[in-house]
Amino acid sequence: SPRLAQLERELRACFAGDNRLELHLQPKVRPQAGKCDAAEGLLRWQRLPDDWVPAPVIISLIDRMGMRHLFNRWLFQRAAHTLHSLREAGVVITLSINLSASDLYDAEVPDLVGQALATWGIDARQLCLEITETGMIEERNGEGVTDVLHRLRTLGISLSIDDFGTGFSSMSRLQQLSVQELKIDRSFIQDIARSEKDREIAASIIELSHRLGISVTAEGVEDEPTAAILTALDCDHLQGYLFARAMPVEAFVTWLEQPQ
Ligand code: G
Ligand code: G
Ligand code: NA
Ligand code: MN
Repeated sequence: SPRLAQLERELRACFAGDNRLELHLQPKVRPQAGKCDAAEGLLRWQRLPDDWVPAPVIISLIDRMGMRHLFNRWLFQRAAHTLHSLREAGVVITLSINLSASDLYDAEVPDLVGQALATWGIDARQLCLEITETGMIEERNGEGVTDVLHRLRTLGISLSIDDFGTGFSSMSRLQQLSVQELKIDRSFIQDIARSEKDREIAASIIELSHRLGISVTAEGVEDEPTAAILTALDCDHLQGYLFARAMPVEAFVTWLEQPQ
């Protein structure tokens, strides 16, 4: 259709350097230290002054148009460039970006990531890849997944399981895949101040993860009581609207300078 063809032209222009496609940053705060030392990069496309295209729509367009490779090249370059810009501003953090499940079957992904890090002189330990729990475990019996993950791990990149608790992964499988982080799904966090059951779930995930040397982030933290409970449970990172929404890199640097 003409509309799709137009969107495809626009996305191609974005991958070629049109700066309307951006990676915004949402802070991840370490409650014990009371500081932010990490962020998640989230895709934002302002097509027109009042037309922001939601990330899932962008991703499905990219897949319909067969542009995944172009997109991934853009995403990894943009992530590494962001870390470079932050370093220039005196900020060194860990940046997480989201991968789609099928990227775990793409043998070129580790090369693209390695190239992006080399281009901008970024230490691989500063980059973390988030993969949804269902994506990691489900598709094609996980065949081929371990090879790509192994090559990413060899580069020194860390791996995180997004939306943890919504799938059926075993802890032993996660350890086998040498995952460094779990992100407890928002649905278990949102009612934690009211639901004893949700508190028990979060407490168990955190305790077991720590025994296995896995770090834990709670996503969707929206109020102080929730943050206080998760801090008492020794959750490593908190992320959510209580702290900030995803914002452009310059705004993130300014946000960091404010007392937290
Ligand atoms: O912040 P937001 O409402 O836009 O995120 C919506 C969804 O889009 C989330 O599930 C998020 O993980 C996903 N998302 C955001 N950025 C990216 C990206 O760069 N790649 C992929 N695969 N998903 C993304
Ligand atoms: O699937 P993933 O976990 O990557 O999705 C991140 C999504 O969650 C993004 O859409 C992001 O904007 C959104 N998000 C981040 N913090 C909060 C929060 O505190 N509450 C809610 N409802 N959504 C959040
Ligand atoms: Na995510
Ligand atoms: Mn998530």
